[in-house]
Formats: sequence, C-alpha cells, structure tokens
Amino acid sequence: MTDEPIVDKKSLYDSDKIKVLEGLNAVRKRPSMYIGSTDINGLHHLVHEVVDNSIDEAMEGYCDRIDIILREDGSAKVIDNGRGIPVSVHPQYGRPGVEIVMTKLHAGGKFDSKSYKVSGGLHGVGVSVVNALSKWLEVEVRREGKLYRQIFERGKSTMDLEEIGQAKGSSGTTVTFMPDPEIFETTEFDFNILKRRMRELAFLNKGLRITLEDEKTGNKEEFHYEGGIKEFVEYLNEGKDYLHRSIIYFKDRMDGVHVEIAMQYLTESYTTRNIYPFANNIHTVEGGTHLTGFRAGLTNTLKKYAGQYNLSEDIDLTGDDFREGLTAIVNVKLPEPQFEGQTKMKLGNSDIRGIVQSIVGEQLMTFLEENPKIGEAIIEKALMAAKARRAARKAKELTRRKGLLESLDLPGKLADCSNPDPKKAELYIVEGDSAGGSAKQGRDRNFQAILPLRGKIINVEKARLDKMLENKEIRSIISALGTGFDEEFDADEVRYHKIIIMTDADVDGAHIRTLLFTFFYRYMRPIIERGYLYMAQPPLYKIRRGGAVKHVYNEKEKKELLDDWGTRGVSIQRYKGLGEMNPKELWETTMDPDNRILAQVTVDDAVEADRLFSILMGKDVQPRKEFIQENAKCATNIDV
Ligand code: 0RA
Repeated sequence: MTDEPIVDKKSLYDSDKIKVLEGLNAVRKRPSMYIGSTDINGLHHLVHEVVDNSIDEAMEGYCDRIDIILREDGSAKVIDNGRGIPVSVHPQYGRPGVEIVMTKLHAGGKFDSKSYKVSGGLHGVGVSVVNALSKWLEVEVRREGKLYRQIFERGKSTMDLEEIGQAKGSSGTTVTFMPDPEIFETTEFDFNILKRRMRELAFLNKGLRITLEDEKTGNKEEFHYEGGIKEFVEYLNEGKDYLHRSIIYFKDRMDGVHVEIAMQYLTESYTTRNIYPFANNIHTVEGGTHLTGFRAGLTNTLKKYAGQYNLSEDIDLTGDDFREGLTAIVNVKLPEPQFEGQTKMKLGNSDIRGIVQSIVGEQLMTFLEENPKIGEAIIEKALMAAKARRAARKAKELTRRKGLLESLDLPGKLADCSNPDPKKAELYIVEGDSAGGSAKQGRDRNFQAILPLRGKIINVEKARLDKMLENKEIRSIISALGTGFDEEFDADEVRYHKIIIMTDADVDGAHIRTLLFTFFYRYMRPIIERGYLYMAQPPLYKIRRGGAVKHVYNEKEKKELLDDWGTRGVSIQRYKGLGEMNPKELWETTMDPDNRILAQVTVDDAVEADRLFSILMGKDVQPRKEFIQENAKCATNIDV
C-alpha cells in the first residue's frame, strides 16, 4: 500500500490545501492546522467531525438518527443509521474502503459525489483526522446485512477489517474514539458545548433525531424538530413579544442550491443584527454572500411592496429599517462551499448572492400578498424605525459633538495601563466599586486597565441608540475601548485585545454579565468574533488547613481537595463576591496570567445568554417558571 493519500483534485486550488498531501503523521505533528487548537475547542472538534460525516449522510437522505454517547472511560461514541462506510476493497489501493477513509486525509470524496458535503474551513477535514488524534478508535459498519469492525491506535490499524456477524436492524456506522492525552490539553468532554451544537444541527436538518447522553452523569437530551428552522426562530424568540404570530417561512432550490428561510418580527426589539446565516450547517458568523443576498432581497421586496400599496408615507426606508426587530435564519446548502474570512466563517461563493436574493424576492412577495395584514404591520414598524432612527441620529450627533465617546476623553473611573500596545493590554470591566478598588490595587498596571461599573447597565435589546447613549456605563465602556460606535465603529481601533468581564459568582453577577454580553453582541460583535471578550473566573472557595491556603474554582475541585486533605481542621470560606477578596488575593486567584482562568466568550455564548435572559426577564411568566423548573439544579449551584 502506498502512503500517498487520496485527494480530490478540486480541493487542490491553493496552498493551504497542500496539507492534504501529507499523511496522518503530519496531523499528529501539527494538530492545530487541522482542528484549530488542542484545547477544549479542538477536543470537541473531534466529535463534531465524526458527527459531520453522519450529517452528510442525513443531508443526502440516508440517515435520520444520530446518537452520541460520552462514556465512563472518557471515550465518545457516535452511532448513525446512514449507509455505513463502504467496506469493499478499493481497486487502486487494495484495502477496504473503511480503512482508507480512516487512515488517509480527505479520503471521503472519491467514493461518491457527496454534493453538499462541507469541504472547507475547519470542518470537513475528514474522520481520519479524528483517528490520527485518538489513542484508539474503533469503527463498526453495518452494511448489506453484515457487521464489520476495525480498530486503530493513534491513526494506525492494529488489525485488518473483520466481519464479526450479522447486522441487526438498519445499515450505519458507529465510531468510538478515545482522545489522545498526548495531544490534548484536556480530554474531558463538556456536555453543554456539545448540546448546543447538536440542538443547532437538529434545527437545521428537520426531522433528524439527535440524542446526546453522558454516561458519567446520566444526563440525556434528545433533539428532533419536525418544524426545522421555523422552530429555531420560535426558540430564539421565546418569551419575546412578536409582531405576527406565525413564522414566515419559505424554501426553494435553484441551480442545485437549497435555500430555506424562516423569519419573525418582534415588537420590542430594536436590533438589526438578529439574522443568523448558515451554510452547509456551519454558522457563518462572519456572514457572506447568502447574508448579503438575503438583506438585498428583503430590502427590495419590502420597498417594492410598500410602494405598490402606497404605504411608505414618502419616507425613504432603508435596509436597517426593515431589519429592526427581525429574527431570521438563512439556511443554504450548496455544493463546494468556499469559506473565507479571518475565522473561515464567511461564505464566499459569489453566485449565492443572486440566488438567495431572487428566491427571497419571489417568495416573500407572494407571502406578503397572501398575508396583507402582516405586510402592513411590517411596513408600519419599518416606518416607526425610520422616524426613530432620525431622532437617534440627532442625539448621537449631539453626544459626539460633546465629545462623550472619544477615547481622547477617557472616562474618569478608568485606571488605564501604561503599555499602549493593544496586543498586550487588558481591560477588566469590574462589577462594583469595592471590587474595582481591589482590582486597581492588585493589578499589574503595566498591562492591566480597570473600569469599575457603578450604576445599572441598560438592557440594549430594548433601547434604541439614543437611550443607550444616555447610559453612563455604556458611554464609559465605549470610550475606554476607543473603537467608536455604530457607523463609526472600527474594531481595529480597539485599545485592548483582552476585555475581561469580572462579576460576582451570584445571580446579580450573572445578570450584569448577560447585559454586557448583549451589548457586545449587539453593537460590537467583531470584538467577540475576534476572540477579544473574556469572562474572569473568580474562585468559589478558599480552603485552609493550618498554614496552607488553597483556592478552588468549582465543586469538583473542592471535593478533590477535601478528599485529599480530609475534613478535620479544615476551614472553608465561600466567596460571595469579589469584594471579599483583598487586592493580593484578587491578583493571585483571578488576575495573574500565570494562575487565572479566563473563559473566552463566543458568539454562541452570547446568543444563548441573550435568549435565557429574555426568558427570565420577559413579561411572560410561564416561560420563566419553566426555565426555573428546568434549571433548578443549576440555579442552586449559582447561589447556595
Ligand atoms: C465514505 C463514503 C460513503 C459514506 C461514508 C464515507 C460515511 C462516513 C461516515 C462516518 C461516520 N458515519 C459515516 N457514514 C458514511 C458513501 C457510502 C456509499 O456510497 O454507500
């Protein structure tokens, strides 16, 4: 058998694809090139990669069920009822298909024409990458009534494929793998990270049933949505007031591209940035041609509709006016997607823009003509948005003229750092004056700046620009960051590449953190996308025995320490707030780069926080009740 991998010629279009020419050794040598990183994100990437293969089967109509099991021994098992990886001997290589798929980079494409397969970005690197980065991997294939098995260690087969019996039930593939501790910083899977992605995949692929089970904790979730992205919009808008009850939904196909859109307008939401674009199941957070096509289609169609029925009151309506309060999912599936941008999360295929735009033009117009009440309500809302925007712009002009947002005019409360290099500089946004005081004393003033928050932070979801800019706390954040705002916002101008939110570990702290997330998410999303936003993780307990003092950050660490130390003579202090730590303790536990734990905030974290927040704070009592019941356990963990 030669060592030359099978390569789809089409994927050799530029140098960053040259990696596919190397063998699996290259993957073990430079894992980050294939899975982004070897931290917790890279670890979960392994599961996503296997699941993506099952999803490919589902997209082609061969699979309607995927089960993911996190097992006691630390391995992960993914079971699908797809066609099963081919087992017949490949004529060119003289080895079974499944062995080639597992040991050669990008060996999927040669077998079939998986037209919607993801073949760019970090996804779609191939299941062989998972094999290369696993201490061991077992694959079972059910195909043509037979059951096959093969086992690998660190990417190398330890035995030939064997037929081990009759396949019970349908065809399919089961991949079980143990992430290699030689490669990964951590090998413990996080149920919640996987849960989020599995839910998203179930929304995007209607009818598909995905289960996720953690055998260690007994946690189990099932995701299955017959309504697909329609239910996704309902989920995102849960607890909010809508302009029209039923979700606007349409789908179409053009030139082999599937386009599917679900949308609903909210009444009390003024954001224009609630449009979520997906391409081949990837949340393209940087947008791309499908998003621009949707926006153009939406603006043109609604403008035309308003004109046709004389609804526009001679006001010049803009795209922003039509997007205000809109929640939408744009879901496209296309052959050979090109992912571009800083994080490869931007769809580049130029033909998609026109396709999406014309599908929206046709289908949305039909919908509006069939539902004139909804149509009129949307135009009315856009008119209100246009008027309010004018007023807000004037207010902003005024604020700017007064110089309130300029970084030259740094807020008085800010204790800035001396190093002017944004790459080195950190900004701590701290809840409360007393914690702010400790942080100022405890910090390394060379690279750490402190901004204490005193008053309430406004809920930016429910306020237009002018109201928001009246809020002192928001103004001081904007001027400390130096990025400018709204149309003048420029992420390149940011004065700190680490912006760290530091709040108490209680419900109020969680609330403030959510308000800040929402602010960054709504108005400075590139800050999150570039990975500049973090949460500090203060310790939960200080545990003392004799002269020894240890800080622990969660219940598990506490239990481990007490198992080690025993409980005799041991004193345990639970930190209720940051203010209880003196400056030295705050530095050592939460601010010292050598000791602290920082959690990077992702766009998905912000979306989820925002949703939970609406449910908790919205007018509806029922969802709040349900949420509290569902999360009773977590809630007590937050504030015992
Ligand atoms: C190569 C070719 C075919 C399917 C697969 C790979 C495949 C891989 C995985 C990984 C997990 N589940 C999977 N299911 C399928 C095409 C099979 C055919 O043409 O019959």
